[in-house]
Amino acid sequence: MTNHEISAVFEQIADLLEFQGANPFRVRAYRNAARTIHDLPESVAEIVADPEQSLEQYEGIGKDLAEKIGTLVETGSLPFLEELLAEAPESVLAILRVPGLGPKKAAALYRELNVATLDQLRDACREHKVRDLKGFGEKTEEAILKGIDVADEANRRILWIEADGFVQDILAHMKRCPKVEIISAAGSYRRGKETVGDLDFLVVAADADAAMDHLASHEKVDSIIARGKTKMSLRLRSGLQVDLRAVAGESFGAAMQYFTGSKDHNVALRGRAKARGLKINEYGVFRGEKSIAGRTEEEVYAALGLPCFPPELREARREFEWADDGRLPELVELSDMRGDLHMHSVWTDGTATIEEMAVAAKRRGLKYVAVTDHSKRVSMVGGLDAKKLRRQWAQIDLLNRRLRGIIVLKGVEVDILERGGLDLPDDVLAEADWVVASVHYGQQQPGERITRRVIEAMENPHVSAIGHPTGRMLLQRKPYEIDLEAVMKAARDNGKFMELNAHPVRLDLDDVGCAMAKGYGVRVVISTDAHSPEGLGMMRCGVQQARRGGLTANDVANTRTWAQMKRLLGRS
Ligand code: DGT
Ligand code: CA
Ligand code: CA
Ligand code: ZN
Repeated sequence: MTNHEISAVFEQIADLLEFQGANPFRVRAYRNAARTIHDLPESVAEIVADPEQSLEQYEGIGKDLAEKIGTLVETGSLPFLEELLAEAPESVLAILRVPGLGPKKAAALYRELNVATLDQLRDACREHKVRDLKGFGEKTEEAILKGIDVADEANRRILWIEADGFVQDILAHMKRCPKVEIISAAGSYRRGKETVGDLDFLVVAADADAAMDHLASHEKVDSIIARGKTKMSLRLRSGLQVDLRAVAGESFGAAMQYFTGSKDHNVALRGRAKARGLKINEYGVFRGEKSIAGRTEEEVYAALGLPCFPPELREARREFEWADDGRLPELVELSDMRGDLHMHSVWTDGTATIEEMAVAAKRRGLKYVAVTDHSKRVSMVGGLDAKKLRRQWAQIDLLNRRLRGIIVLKGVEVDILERGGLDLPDDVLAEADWVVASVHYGQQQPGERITRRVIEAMENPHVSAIGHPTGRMLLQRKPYEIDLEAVMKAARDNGKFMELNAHPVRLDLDDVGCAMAKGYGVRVVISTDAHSPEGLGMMRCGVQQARRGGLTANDVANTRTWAQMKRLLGRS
């Protein structure tokens, strides 16, 4: 069990207790524990397993909580949570996930209006019953209505990175079955889509039944939804659905092609086959009754005169047009990345020192990193003022004299203020190597205003890039109402970079935004926004999103050396 999973359990307990109207101190104790665990660099599971160590050494974790964590880690479940869940109406959990609602308000809705499902909540908002409740009002009602869409999706889909955890786990499990010859993940997961609805696996096995039995025996399985001779669907305890199909080796490529999708890509492909007098399905490509391809994806596509599209491009956008013109882009790869230009350290809300971050980045093969701690407006995390920032930069100068094989750049993530303008004066920004300007406050402003703020930031000569340009948080928060085209034009005209924030919750720019940037000739930087050394590992999520946007290594700025980057910045 990962720290993240354990932390989520304690958050859920806190939510449920709060929903029940429990003692606020008790609620806070669980929330604090959740946060402590979430931010812990060491693995809680390992601490539990180690008789020499105790969880009670950590802030906010007493005897009772330490015991609960132990139970959770050792058995994979927690009776206390099960009890709470049994007491709460199941659909209320969905309501708890509506952004801007929270357990207290959810409890009031349940008590006063008998609202226990998302549909009932939507109706109550539309009938304007919610605004009259004490502590709600018209604005809240509108916000809830918007939040329901987000929650709806959050109940149906999970983040790609979370899916990746399950996929790796299931692949490893299936490889332990001696009857399994090939096991592979397909579907939206393989296409690298930012959120995933369910998991699709294909298996080639000497004995399909044995393979299905083996999957059913996985410890995370809750129940079998359906099972036939060659296919099975089951539900994991997390609620995630898993589809497994057994196919013959000679059809494996055709099945991979078919079940990787997307549906629209497949529809287009069928059209192509027809035009050539061929038929394509999950078993192969056929001329009349005769199969002419099927064992590998390459030969399936080749039989239709097409290149084997990288899965990330299979969305029926422009991939067929590119293939026809012979200009299918050679997509950027993780190994192309040379630098990371957005990260935080202990100077603000990061968990590691600058040196630790730099050393970890070097280990990942990077040549340069920019430390971009928050500016003072982000007071919650102790954002830096001019004085502290200059002190940090002086330390970076010293550090660079000692470090070998990696350059640490003096950066900052400067806030774009609510009223417009930047959170630090120009003379300070002028001393930085790299300046990311981001919106964190005033996200609810009308589109015109936010767009103006961002464009003005790009007109500042010291700003290098715009951080997480749309502010969306997957399954949590919609983007600000920003006019991205206007922003792209300004980026082009002012020679600024646009960030693709690689954090798996953000992935902002998204794939379409990346393609838009490329269309405008705007360079994209893929940055992790890491708050810990592990966070640097999210670069792969950013690269995957860039690939979905059709970007090549050349389209991504930080595939270059820092010397080349400086020239792009007009600073050499
Ligand atoms: P998801 O699960 O919502 O994130 O998205 P997918 O793309 O994984 O969709 P899923 O799991 O329903 O189906 C997996 C793939 O199987 C899909 O990408 C394409 C293929 N497929 C499924 N149903 C159909 C269909 O009715 N027609 C075609 N052409 N392909 C289909
Ligand atoms: Ca799927
Ligand atoms: Ca599926
Ligand atoms: Zn930020």
